Amino acid sequence: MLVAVAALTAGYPQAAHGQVRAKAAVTCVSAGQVLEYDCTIRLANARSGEPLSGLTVSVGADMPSMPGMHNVRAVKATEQAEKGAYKVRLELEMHGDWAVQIDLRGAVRDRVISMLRFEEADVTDVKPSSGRRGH
Ligand SMILES: [Cu+2]
Repeated sequence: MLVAVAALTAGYPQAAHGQVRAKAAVTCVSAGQVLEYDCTIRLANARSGEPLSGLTVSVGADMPSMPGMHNVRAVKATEQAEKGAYKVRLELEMHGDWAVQIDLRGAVRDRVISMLRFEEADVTDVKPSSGRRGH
């Protein structure tokens, strides 16, 4: 997972020296409606592991296998009582592999992308070696 995140964020401008980079652990469950998922995002300082709280977090999603075909609007995540945890409901347009884009603003500015496979019953991490069978 860490390898995938590093590869996917490589295209973004490098942070200035000393700037905090974020890492995200994303877990999603079906929200009970087809293609709706409740996701919890745990944000931490990539170096120290310290939870990142007090940030403005917005979450969007796109399908790397279908460039330009989807337009899931970014939604603001709600900070939870647990430090560094944010919750968001995603409404997707189809099942398959999505790149979940997490934008952080505030004391830390960063973008973290998490590759997840959304299926009807569950959501799993997309391993770099598993290929693209989202469609
Ligand atoms: Cu698609």
